[in-house]
Amino acid sequence: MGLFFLDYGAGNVQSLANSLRKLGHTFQWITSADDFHKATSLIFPGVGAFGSAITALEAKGLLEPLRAYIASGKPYFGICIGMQVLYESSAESPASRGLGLIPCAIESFSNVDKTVPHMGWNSAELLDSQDKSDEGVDEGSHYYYVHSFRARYDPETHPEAAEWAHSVTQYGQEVFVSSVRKANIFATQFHPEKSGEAGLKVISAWLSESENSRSHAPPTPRIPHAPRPRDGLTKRIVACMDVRSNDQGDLVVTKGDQYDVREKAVAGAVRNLGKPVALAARYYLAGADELCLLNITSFRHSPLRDQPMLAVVRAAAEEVFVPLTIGGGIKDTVDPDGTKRSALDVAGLYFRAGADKVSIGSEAVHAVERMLEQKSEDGIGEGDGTSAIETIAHAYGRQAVVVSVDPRRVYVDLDYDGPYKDEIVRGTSDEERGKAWWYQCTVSGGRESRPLSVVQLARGVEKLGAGEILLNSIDRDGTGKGFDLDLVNLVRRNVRIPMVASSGAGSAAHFVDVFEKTDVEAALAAGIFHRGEVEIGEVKHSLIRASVNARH
Ligand code: 1PR
Repeated sequence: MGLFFLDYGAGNVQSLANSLRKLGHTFQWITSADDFHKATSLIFPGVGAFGSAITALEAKGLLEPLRAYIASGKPYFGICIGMQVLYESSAESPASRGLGLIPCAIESFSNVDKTVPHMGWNSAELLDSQDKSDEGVDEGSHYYYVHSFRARYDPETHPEAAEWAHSVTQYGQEVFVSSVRKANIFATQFHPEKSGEAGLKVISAWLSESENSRSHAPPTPRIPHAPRPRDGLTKRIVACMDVRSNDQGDLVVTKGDQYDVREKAVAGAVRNLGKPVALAARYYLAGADELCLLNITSFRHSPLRDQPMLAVVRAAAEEVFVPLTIGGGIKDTVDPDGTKRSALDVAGLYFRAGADKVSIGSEAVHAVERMLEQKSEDGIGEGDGTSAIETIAHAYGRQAVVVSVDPRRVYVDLDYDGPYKDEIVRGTSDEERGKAWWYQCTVSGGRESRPLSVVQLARGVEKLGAGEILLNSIDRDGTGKGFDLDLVNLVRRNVRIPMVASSGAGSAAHFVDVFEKTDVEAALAAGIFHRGEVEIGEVKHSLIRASVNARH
C-alpha cells in the first residue's frame, strides 16, 4: 500500500525519485499490473515520446490497469507525457491512442514565430483566480518545460477539454494548458522535479493532499476566468563542467583555453578546478537554470571505462533539481569484452542515471557527412534512421537530444569565392576589420577538422531530429572576450530549434550582450563560474536590470 511510481523504462525518472526522497517520502515502483491495486496514490512521470510511452505501457500490460486505477478515483499525478496520455491522441505519434479522458488532441507547436521545442523556464497562470496557492503552483514562479507538443487552451472550440485546465502558459502567440485538474487527477506539462524549489513545492503540496485522501474529496469547483497570459519564457543561464580524469586518475572539472586543458606552468598537468558533483550542487544553489557535464576525454575510452561518469551523474542528480545535460562519448561503441553498445543504449544509461538530455558531438558531424552523400531537394541530404540523433530522438523525443558543435574559424581572402561563400563573415570590430572567415566543424574536441561548415552541420542535425544546439567556439573558448556573436547569429538564421551560446564569457555584461544582440535562448559559461570571477546571481541581476527576462 502507499505511493507508487510508474516507470515504463524510458527517460529520466530518477530525478523525480530523487525529489521524493529529498522531500522525505518513500515509494515503490509499479512493476506489474497487480501493483496498481496496492497503490493508494500514483505518480506517472512520463518522459520521452508519446508513442513510445503508449507502446511500452501496452507491451508491459500496464495501460489498461492504469486506466482502471485512474477510474477508481485514487490520486493520480501525471507529469509531461503523464499529462498528455490523458488526452485522446498526439500529433507526435498519430498511430497511438491516449487514454481519452480529456476529449481533445495534443498538437504540435508552430515554429513560425518561435523555436520548437519550447524549452526552458516559463510561468503558469492559474485559471481559478480565487486560489493563488492552488496545488503549490505559484503564479510568481517559473517552471521548467521541455516539449514540442501541447494541448491548446481553446474554451470555444473545446469547452469540455478546457474545463480540465488548471493553469495556462503562453509561448510565442500560443496559449497552452500547463496543468490540468479534475477530481482525483492532477497533471502538469512542466517538470516539477526539474523546477528547483518552486517545483519541489508543487510535488510536496500534491503529496500532502493525496495523503489527506483526495480520493474522497468532491470534484473541485472551478471558477474559470479569461486568462491573461504573456510569453514568460526566460533566457537560460547554463553552467558547464568539462570533466576528465587527471594524471592521478581522479575525475575533475577542468577548463581549457581554446580547448587546451593543460597547465602552462606546472609540467603540463590537467587543470583541476574542483569536483564535479560539488560544483554542480554549488551552481544549482546559486540559481543556474541548467547544468551541463561534458566528459571531454570520452573518445579515448569505452563506455565501461566511463562508469565513473555515470556515478557522477547519479550523484549530481541527487543534489540538483534543474535539467542536467550529459555529453561526451554518446555513440555506438564496443565494450572491452566485445559486446556492442549502441548510442541509444549509452544514452539510455545516462537518462536512467538522472540526465535529462544527452549531448552529441563528434558523432553528429559524422552523421551529417553521411547524410550529405544522399541527395535531397533541400540540399541537406537524408538521414538513414541509424544515427545516434535519430535513434535517441525517436525513443526519447527530440527535446532529449542536444548537439554540441565545436567550430573553428577558417580565415580567407576578403574576395573569397569558394564553396562557403554564402556563409562568410566579414569582421566589423577594430580588431577584426579587414578579415573574413567561415566556420569549420571539428571532431574529437577540436583535434580534427572536417570538410563541413557549421551551417551545414546545424541544418543537418535539425533535420535529423536534434532538439537543441550547444554552440561552442574554439577561437573564443576560455578567452573571456565575449561570445562570438557573428557565429551565434549565423547559426540562428539557419535553424528553428533552441540554441545555447557558449565560449568566451568574461563578464556579466557579455550575457546581456548575447541576449540583446542575438536571438539565442540560453548562454553557457564555464571558466568564470569555476574561478569565482562572476557569480550566477550577478549575471541574473545584470539581465534583469537590462530588461532581459530571467529567472531569479
Ligand atoms: O565528441 O560526442 O565525444 O563529445 C565531446 C564533448 O566534449 C563535446 O561537447 C566537446 O565540445 C567537448 N570537448 C572536447 N574536448 C574539449 C576540450 O576543452 N578540450 N570541451 C571539450 C568543450 C567547451 C565548452 C566550454 C565553453 C565555455 N568545452 O564546454 O565549457 O567553451 O567555456 P568558457 O566559458 O570558459 O569560455 P563527443
